[in-house]
Amino acid sequence: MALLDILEFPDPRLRTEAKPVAVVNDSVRKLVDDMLETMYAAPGIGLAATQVNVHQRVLVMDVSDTQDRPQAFINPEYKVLDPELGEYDEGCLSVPGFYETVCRPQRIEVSALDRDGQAFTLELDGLAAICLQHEVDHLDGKLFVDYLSPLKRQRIRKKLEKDQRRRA
Ligand code: QAP
Ligand code: CO
Repeated sequence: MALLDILEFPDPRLRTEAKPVAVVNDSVRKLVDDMLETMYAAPGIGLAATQVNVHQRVLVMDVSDTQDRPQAFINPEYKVLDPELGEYDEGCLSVPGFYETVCRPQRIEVSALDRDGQAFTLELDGLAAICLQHEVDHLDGKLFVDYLSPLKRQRIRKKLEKDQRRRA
């Protein structure tokens, strides 16, 4: 297993649209395992391949309280079951230190392939539904800051650019 580097906003590579996985082979399984290790080490509750500069439709999450329920979604597709929006203070490993309220549908049905290439369908609600949508956004090159006002987004961008310059 290996820890992967996480891209940070406003890195333009976070805007890449990820391509579907053609076959779930050992290299995809290694990516899933490395992403889980990277997510747990952060620590985080969700990570999309885009964030580690791999532009394939793979995401991992674990929204359990005990951080012992790893889930992998390959080529995820979801439909909204309940259009009612709920608000949640979202964060992102690619936007460290910032949490802002985002509104999203509360209940979804997701279909994907698992780590063994088996298709499955799940109904998700609560944090799991929010997190899944946040991670699928990454695969489409979208970030939670895109839902904020331009002023808030600009403030976050300036602060992170400054941090990144300081570290470089
Ligand atoms: C996405 O985000 C998410 O700023 C996953 O300094 C988050 O795991 C979806 C993290 C909330 C829905 C609700 C963020 C860690 C982790 C930070 C994460 C930080 C350290 C974020
Ligand atoms: Co994120």
